[in-house]
Amino acid sequence: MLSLGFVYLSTLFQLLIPAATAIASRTKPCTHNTFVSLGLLNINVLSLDVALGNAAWPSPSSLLNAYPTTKNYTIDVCQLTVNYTHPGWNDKITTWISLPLDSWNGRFAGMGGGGWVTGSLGALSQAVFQGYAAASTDGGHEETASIESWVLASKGNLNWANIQDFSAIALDEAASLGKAATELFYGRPPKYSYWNGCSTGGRQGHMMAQRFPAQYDGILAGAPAINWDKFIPAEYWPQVVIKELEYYPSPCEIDAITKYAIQACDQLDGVKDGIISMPGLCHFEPLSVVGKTVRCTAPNGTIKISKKAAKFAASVWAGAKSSDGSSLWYGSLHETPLTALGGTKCVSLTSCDPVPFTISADWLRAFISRDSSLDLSTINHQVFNRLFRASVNGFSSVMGTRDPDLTGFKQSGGKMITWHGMKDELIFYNGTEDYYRQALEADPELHDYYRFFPAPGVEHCGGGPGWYPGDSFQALVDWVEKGVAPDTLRAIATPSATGDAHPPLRTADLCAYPKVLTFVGGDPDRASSFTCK
Ligand SMILES: *[C@@H]1O[C@H](CO)[C@@H](O)[C@H](O)[C@H]1NC(C)=O
Ligand SMILES: *[C@@H]1O[C@H](CO)[C@@H](O)[C@H](O)[C@H]1NC(C)=O
Ligand SMILES: *[C@@H]1O[C@H](CO)[C@@H](O)[C@H](O)[C@H]1NC(C)=O
Ligand SMILES: *[C@@H]1O[C@H](CO)[C@@H](O)[C@H](O)[C@H]1NC(C)=O
Ligand SMILES: [Ca+2]
Repeated sequence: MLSLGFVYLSTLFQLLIPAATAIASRTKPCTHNTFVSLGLLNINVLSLDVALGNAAWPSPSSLLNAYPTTKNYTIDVCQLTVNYTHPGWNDKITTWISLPLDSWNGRFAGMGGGGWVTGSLGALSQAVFQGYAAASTDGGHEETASIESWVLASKGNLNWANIQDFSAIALDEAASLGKAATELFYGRPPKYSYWNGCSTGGRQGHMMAQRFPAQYDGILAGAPAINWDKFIPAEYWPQVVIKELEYYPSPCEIDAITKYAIQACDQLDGVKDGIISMPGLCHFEPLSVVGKTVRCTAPNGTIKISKKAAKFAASVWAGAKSSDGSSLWYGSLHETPLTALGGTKCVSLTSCDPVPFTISADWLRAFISRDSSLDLSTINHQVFNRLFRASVNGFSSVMGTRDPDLTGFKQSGGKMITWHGMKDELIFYNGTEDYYRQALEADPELHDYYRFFPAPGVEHCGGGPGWYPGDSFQALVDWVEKGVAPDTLRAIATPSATGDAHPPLRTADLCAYPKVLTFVGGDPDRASSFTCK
């Protein structure tokens, strides 16, 4: 199953950077007694577990298994598990706090989640390995909980407490509890606090900047799931298109169209590398490849690209439309794989069934229709139009996370970095650009404390042939602590079309929006061959 992001990958390369100098600190004992005063005015602590533990890296649950390390590490921590409720809300939140025993770097980190996962204990490992005291919260529902078990209070009724906990409330409290526990253990508060997340974690970072602006000095918010009330229903748009066309194209047929689009537009940025770095120049017409023969595997066979498949691609690139044809949300850029949202499962190349993306299906069923057994096959264009409006009307203030007014964050001296892959197959890249432009309109000085870095060729939170900005967390720390504002973000990519098992990596310095990464000549694998224009 595709999940909306994974926080681990976003800071993989942090591990290559030496941890900040450990601060000698005499800690209090790792016992319940040390933390007995831990709490907040609006919560009831149900249980407080304090135990010596060790964090493991790589975390067994982490997707970093795709990046084998030569060594497994563990580090001793004081591990807190706080279970609490908001009196009268009948909710139950679990928040984890990990405090490194001997190498605290004087800082605190809040760690984000992905998809429906608010956060996890496993997410703390990478932070404590850097010497951070760290916290993450389950936001009132367990990682494995079924969607209806936490979203619906009873048949047809939303559980607003759980929804608000997930959206915002528990994130603020995790920061407060985490920082308070840090102070109780080390005898002084953290000198700096940071947020780190991608996807849902990126939305959470923006929620902190918008609504709880004093909690974090620095926020790294990758591929943010902001505009949630709009882009999540828009993720269902490709399924509406295939229903209306009454044609369920195989993944092979769809991918072939994407391949032709990349072929047509790749060179427009000056480098033939399988990446469309300047998507604004790409005006590929999918009808031009109708009739081309495509060889497929799983299921095996050959097909010709159909007119309906071409129309499908055109509609998905154009983005969700209302019944009267006006635009509801952005579409995917041409280099983006369309099968993540326009998925089908085929027994033969001409016999496929729709496979909607689970998170948007969950959203339309549980949140919007308040009926987790809703038959999605009833969603035609007209129904979609209604569900989209209901999503915006009912949830923009709860989950939208697109308040462009960052005055509070600016005044408290915060710094924020967002990057977003232009090949992102789950969260439409243009939604983030749209938010940044609005924030820029609200404050022409935005650049002084919030910078946005488009990442050509990068998929959702990582992957793809493009340049991945693995040093962005360190860039944030340098901005906050040394005042070094990042004009560019160093990023690396795998060279395409090489037979070498360990090829030298490509490097590029991603540009701060609105500047665009521009090839100026020379070796396209070297950062010095590009400039920001
Ligand atoms: C690290 O731990 C994982 C999970 O326990 C294990 O699968 C892997 O083989 C270990 N790697 C090394 C190099 O010890
Ligand atoms: C805290 O909540 C978690 C998650 O529901 C549960 O597994 C754990 O047993 C609880 N801890 C205590 C001490 O009640
Ligand atoms: C999406 O972003 C790209 C890159 O900046 C831009 O060229 C394109 O015009 C945007 N699309 C829309 C519909 O705004
Ligand atoms: C598909 O074709 C390939 C190559 O001809 C063959 O190796 C494979 O077994 C076939 N798979 C199926 C499911 O027929
Ligand atoms: Ca290119």
